[in-house]
Amino acid sequence: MYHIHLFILSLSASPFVEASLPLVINTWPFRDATAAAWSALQRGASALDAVEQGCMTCEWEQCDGSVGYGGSPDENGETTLDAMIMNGDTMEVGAVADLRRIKNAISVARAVMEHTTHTLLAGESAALFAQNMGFKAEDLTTNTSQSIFAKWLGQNCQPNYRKNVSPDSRTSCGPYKPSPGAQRTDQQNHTRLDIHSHDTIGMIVIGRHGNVAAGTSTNGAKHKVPGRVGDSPIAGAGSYADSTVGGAAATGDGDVMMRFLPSFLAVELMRSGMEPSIACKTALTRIKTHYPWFFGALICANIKGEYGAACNRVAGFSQFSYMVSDPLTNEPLLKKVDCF
Ligand code: SD4
Repeated sequence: MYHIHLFILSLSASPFVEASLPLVINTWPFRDATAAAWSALQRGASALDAVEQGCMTCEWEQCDGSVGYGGSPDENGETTLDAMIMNGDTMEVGAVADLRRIKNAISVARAVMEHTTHTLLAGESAALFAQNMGFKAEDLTTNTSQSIFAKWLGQNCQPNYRKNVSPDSRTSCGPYKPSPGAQRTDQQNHTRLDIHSHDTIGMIVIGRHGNVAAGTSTNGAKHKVPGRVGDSPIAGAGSYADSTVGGAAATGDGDVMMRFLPSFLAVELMRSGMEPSIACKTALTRIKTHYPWFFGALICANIKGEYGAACNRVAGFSQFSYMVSDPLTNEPLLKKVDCF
């Protein structure tokens, strides 16, 4: 009895997760995305294909309104997309940023990887590239994005990402000019942000033989300044994959998080032997030191199939949900981690 008790205790106290491959792990409770990636693996698809299938599912379903078309209108009311995909076998990356008029951003990112020797294409030219590659150009605006935009205009363009401008962005819409007098910091700017204005699918897939792929797809931040690109399409920020170690993917306030390359850092920490959930936490701690109030979470997985997640505790965000599928769960399983 005594021994059984000890065993249960040590299981629940251990940060280690029983490992098994293949593995699909993704940010937020985006179950259909996990299921799509998992069933792709079951059909014999590569880790890279599974990431693309998973992220694409969220793009079509407009997961949480923050992935794909019809979400997060910018200051002009337009939806633009950021996405990346990384092959941890070859260290190739394809990414698109500020992509306009094309719904399937993750597949355009894959086309950048497979049909160019570049890593990242942006803006109008990325849309043109996509069209040339056979993707359909269509309006990404929907009734929902229009009404989010109209509501924002109706509340004097609040919340607002501008600072030190005239007229004062805290009370007025633009157009804005620089205002040398007013000194407002990031901190003041971001504490007013709605944490629900962010959500990205970030996915890591570890194939049966330990091949790692990772990807992200998002429509970024609601009411962003046109041209704004977040962390999601930046290798090492939005996600990272290295088949000798594992992968990581981030979600949250990309403007802050991309300054620290948390996905790269987490993979490097795992390379040095750190367990995934501790690597996630340590990478976020680096950001927290400088921006204690930042909103963000990280998922991490290694090539043994161990995984974990971490999130920074801020008002309204004390627990982070993510999805996992592996031979032990055999179906997408919702996991939660308490923020630190
Ligand atoms: C961004 N990181 O564009 C993305 C948004 C996000 O959870 O992840 N939301 O900043």
